[in-house]
Amino acid sequence: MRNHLFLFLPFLYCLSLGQAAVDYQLSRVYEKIDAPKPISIVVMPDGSGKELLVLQGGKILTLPKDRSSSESEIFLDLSGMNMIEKAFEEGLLGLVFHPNFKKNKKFYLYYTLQNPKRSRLVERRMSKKDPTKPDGKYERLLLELPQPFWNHNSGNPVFGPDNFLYLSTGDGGKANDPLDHSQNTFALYGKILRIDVDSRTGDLPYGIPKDNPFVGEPGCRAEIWALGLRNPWGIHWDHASNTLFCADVGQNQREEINIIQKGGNYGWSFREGTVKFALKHREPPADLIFVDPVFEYDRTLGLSVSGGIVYRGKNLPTLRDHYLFGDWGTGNFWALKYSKEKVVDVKKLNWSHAGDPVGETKEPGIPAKITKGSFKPVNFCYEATGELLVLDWNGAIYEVTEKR
Ligand SMILES: [Ca+2]
Ligand SMILES: [Ca+2]
Repeated sequence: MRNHLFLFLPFLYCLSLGQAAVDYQLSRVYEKIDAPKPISIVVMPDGSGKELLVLQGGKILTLPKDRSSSESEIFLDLSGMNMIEKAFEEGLLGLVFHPNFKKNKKFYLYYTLQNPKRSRLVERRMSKKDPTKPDGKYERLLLELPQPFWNHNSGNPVFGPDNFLYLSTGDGGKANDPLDHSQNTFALYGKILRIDVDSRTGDLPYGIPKDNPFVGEPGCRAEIWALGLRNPWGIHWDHASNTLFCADVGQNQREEINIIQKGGNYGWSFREGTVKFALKHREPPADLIFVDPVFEYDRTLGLSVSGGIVYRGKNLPTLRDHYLFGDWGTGNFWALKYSKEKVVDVKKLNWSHAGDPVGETKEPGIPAKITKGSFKPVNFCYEATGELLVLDWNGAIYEVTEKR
């Protein structure tokens, strides 16, 4: 596996110093919609332009066309399903529509359940009687992972240009990867999995694509596409550039942006980013090759990376074709342009809201305190027109304008 050019240069931001400073202003939208712990906004791929707001508590709302309205319809309410013991990382974690949704009316959810703790990838579908509404009863279980600990459940399923479903799983939780899951090729934890929801292999409720890297390898689960991840809850398939982005949350040293390659080993828990993870007191086998992140940052800039999307809209020309991501802990934001297998631009962005800067780290070396009202960027999403919406875990949705 070829290593990526290592690009951890905090001052790589100077790449953009030649340009005039741009201020990205956040403005609240859907202010009258109650949106506790938003996870994502997903546009229904049926031509309706409907935008669904996924809430970690288990509800999915249809956002109103009028952004000043207080009326939101409930698309699906799973909040009675006993998903959550600790609200921080449990709950409804992902929604994705089948690439052929217009015809087959299927969509997929990933969520946690309690007693015992487990996470599930399920198939759902729209009602046969009223195809504008989900069938409240139908649910086909694709994958269930027992969860040894409450955290690191990872998250959003996505479809690749190959029409296979990719799911990121965390290492199971706690700290230090205590069960050594991420490097274990017989465990589905700490991985990117790739499955075919439209076929079946043996007794499995899904198919294993024949070109998955570990098919036929003894001691390996054939679902695995990539390994060595810790808590990669933000993944994004950019179909236009055929690139799978993965933000992996670090433990106490580095936050990572990775480009996922077939069979790639991303290092955890031998390493965090490009540095050794010393708490395990062990060395990796000499023949193990790790894929470096294409970008990483340390604790002076943040403590938990939130992966986003590649922006392809019109309103923010300076961010076009850039992958946008932020830090949940400090509110810092970045835009990274990845082209022809390398990072060609990285910029740390100046965001402001109501005239105040967002994501300012006060003291070098110490992450900004998470204070009441501070931003917790949890996702970057497309609205129906392809423009950008930023979700704040505090329960707010923002649109963005740029000012030069
Ligand atoms: Ca867990
Ligand atoms: Ca890594």
